[in-house]
Amino acid sequence: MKTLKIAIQKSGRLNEKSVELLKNCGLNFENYKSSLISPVSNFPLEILFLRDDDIPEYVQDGIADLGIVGENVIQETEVEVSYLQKLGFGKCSLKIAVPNTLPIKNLSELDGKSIATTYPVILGKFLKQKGIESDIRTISGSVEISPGLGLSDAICDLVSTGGTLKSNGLKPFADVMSSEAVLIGRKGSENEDLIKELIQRVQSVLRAKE
Ligand code: PRT
Ligand code: ZN
Repeated sequence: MKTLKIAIQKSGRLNEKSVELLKNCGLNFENYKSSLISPVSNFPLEILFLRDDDIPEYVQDGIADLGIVGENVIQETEVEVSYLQKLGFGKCSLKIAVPNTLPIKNLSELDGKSIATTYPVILGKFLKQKGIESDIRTISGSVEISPGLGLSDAICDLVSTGGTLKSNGLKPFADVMSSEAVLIGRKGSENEDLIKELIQRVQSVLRAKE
């Protein structure tokens, strides 16, 4: 029989909840230690432990049949995958934030300003849709310190509690997108029996939590 593969985050904010969800689905497997692949003993499934950024492409390309990843990562990588189920964890918003001291009120005032982000694709589409021309500065991390260092006027980053913005003297200015962890599959794959079975198990775990 065919063995399915599901890609989940190896370590980070989504790892624990992803593992918990799969265990609650009745799947027996060893959590990630050093092996990137963990076989499930009671279902024809293997768990692949990956960087979250790689998950959408692995699923699009069919290396994994399913994946659990934040919607923000899917949108940023612009892959073609099916959203099979929202999972209710990893909730956050991608926001534009500005220094507390910057006196701007309207979105249009971002015109001509620089915005540092690790999400240039999503931000670029958002600004284009609003007809705003800002200078998007793509950086790979620690976005929040960028205005303080004089590297940008504003930032665009994920926010959950808002604590990081606050401690860096920034305030939320505009919502770009909201995100949560989702179960994704290759386009059309939801019709396969084993995948259907897994989706049903995930849905009944989520229902039991309501
Ligand atoms: O190593 P790998 O590449 O797999 O992980 P990663 O470091 O890229 O991602 P990780 O583990 O930080 O986040 C994984 C996913 O969790 C993200 O893609 C989001 O979908 C989701 N998520 C939910 C968040 C947050 N909440 C979040 N708060 N991801 C990041 N943050 C960061 C944010 O970037 C900022 O630095 O937390 C800080 C803000 O948090 P607050 O609570 O101070 O507002
Ligand atoms: Zn990542």
